[in-house]
Amino acid sequence: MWCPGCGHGIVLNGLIRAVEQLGIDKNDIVMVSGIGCSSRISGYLDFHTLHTVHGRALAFATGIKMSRPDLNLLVPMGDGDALAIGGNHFIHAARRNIDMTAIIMNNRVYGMTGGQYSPLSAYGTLATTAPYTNIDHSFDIVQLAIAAGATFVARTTTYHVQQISEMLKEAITHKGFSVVEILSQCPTYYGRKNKEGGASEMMEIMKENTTPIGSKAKQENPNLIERGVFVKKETPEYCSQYDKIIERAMKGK
Ligand SMILES: Cc1ncc(C[n+]2csc(CCOP(=O)(O)OP(=O)(O)O)c2C)c(N)n1
Ligand code: SF4
Repeated sequence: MWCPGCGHGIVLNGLIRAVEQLGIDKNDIVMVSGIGCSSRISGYLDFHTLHTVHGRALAFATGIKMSRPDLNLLVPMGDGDALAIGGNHFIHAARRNIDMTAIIMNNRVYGMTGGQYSPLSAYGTLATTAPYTNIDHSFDIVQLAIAAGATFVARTTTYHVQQISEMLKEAITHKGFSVVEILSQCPTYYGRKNKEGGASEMMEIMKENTTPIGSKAKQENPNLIERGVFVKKETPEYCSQYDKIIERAMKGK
């Protein structure tokens, strides 16, 4: 389903490795996705999968988790799916700290629909809907997730393949709302429009423009994008709190 060189395939690979290494039974995993090239990841996997509507994957996933808190919820999204149409669901899922893993494949564009700019397209970039440059400023997914209350927040790129699996393992086992942003390449639209070259050149750019959190390189060049785990904290998880409310209601006090 994906174009040759699309970064989303690398994310799929990293996710499969993470699940295998954790030894989770595929029947204990529910993957809920919306619409977008990234969201098609569910079509490649033999978990319980729901391919829902654009921007609403977290809302569907919330319903499933509330009724079956024993299952592992994975919610893969594109930057458009998660933060344009789905932005409202994203901040509220983070605020509630519901136990699920949001995997955001950030290619800074709407790939599926032909390369329109997204809320993650940086100021000054080109898109089919911004032929004279984009004048919108982009979100920082990590900062937004932290501010909204996510209790596990991490970022990596498709260049850093092993880090994808390691981060996803940590995110999946974390009890609470986990966000893993993975910078991914769309050579077909973003790469071509912004003259970044093919997939390998785009991955080289991700390598050059990112650095581990708090590195010396970051101090010398503040424009570098940090990779790593930004937040990992224990806060009461939504479903377990909800169970307590049910218990109180049953007792009538
Ligand atoms: C309600 C609704 N609005 C708009 C669309 C059209 N649409 C489909 S996918 C998409 C954006 C895809 O971009 P992103 O989520 O970043 O994923 P990518 O394809 O880049 O992986 C849009 C606008 C739709 N399917 N449904
Ligand atoms: S259009 Fe872009 S995001 Fe979609 S499959 Fe092709 S390379 Fe991937």
